[in-house]
Amino acid sequence: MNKFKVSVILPVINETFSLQKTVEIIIENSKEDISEVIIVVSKEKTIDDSLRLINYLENIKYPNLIKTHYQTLPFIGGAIQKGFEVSEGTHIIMMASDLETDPNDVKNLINLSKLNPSSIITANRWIKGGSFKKYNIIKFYLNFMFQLMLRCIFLTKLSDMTYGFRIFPSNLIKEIKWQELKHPFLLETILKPLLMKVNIIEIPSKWAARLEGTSQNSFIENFRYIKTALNIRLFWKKI
Ligand SMILES: Nc1nc2c(ncn2[C@@H]2O[C@H](COP(=O)(O)OP(=O)(O)OP(=O)(O)O)[C@@H](O)[C@H]2O)c(=O)[nH]1
Ligand SMILES: [Mg+2]
Repeated sequence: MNKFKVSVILPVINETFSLQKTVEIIIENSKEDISEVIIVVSKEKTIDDSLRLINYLENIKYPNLIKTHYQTLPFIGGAIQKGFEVSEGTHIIMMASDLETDPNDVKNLINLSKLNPSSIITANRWIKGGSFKKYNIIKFYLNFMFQLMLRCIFLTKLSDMTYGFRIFPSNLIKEIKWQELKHPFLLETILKPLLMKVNIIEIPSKWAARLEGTSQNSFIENFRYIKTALNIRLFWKKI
């Protein structure tokens, strides 16, 4: 069997200290398991301060561990799909660089994945031990209702399908044709494996609003998630 090696994908637009803290914590806690940290940036949108920090991390602080790529498709889905394409590990972690995905949880994701290598381990803000800090109150209730709706449509007990913080076996990622480019991509990455009957394990995670930069997701865009869910449920077939 291949040795367990993790590729972590970090999309970056306007993060500086949040990105640095994310990288430092995940490497400090899991250096023996992480073989590469793939930072994906946008030619048009990633800010100079982030690019300067990435250059320092890649060339001075962690040579050989950080790999930077420019996305070829737009938006967050395009960025993560680039990460999927270039990753070389046996397992892939998808997360953010704005500290809204707690880097301290990466160790738990990895440890559970080692015990369950063909499962997806996914972070969940709604189960016991998880929480939201400074989440928009309207989004909070909408998110709760949307999770309920998804549970009915997909006949699942999962309860945080929109949180893009998970570890996957790489062969599963490379086998699926990904379609979404915007934020609903985060949902696509759980719904397609769910329909393929991949085992999915949840761990609690505490979400806290970013302290720098701004989200790339507009409020109205949240409603696109419904279309994505229905499209996948009604029309998607793995070929
Ligand atoms: N390279 C790249 N990174 C992106 C893009 N869009 C978002 N990101 C990064 O992906 C991470 C998550 O994106 P956010 O825009 O904060 O979205 P979110 O937190 O998942 O969603 P909200 O809670 O709705 O704001 C952040 O670290 C962003 O910098 C993109 O188009 N390209
Ligand atoms: Mg965010």
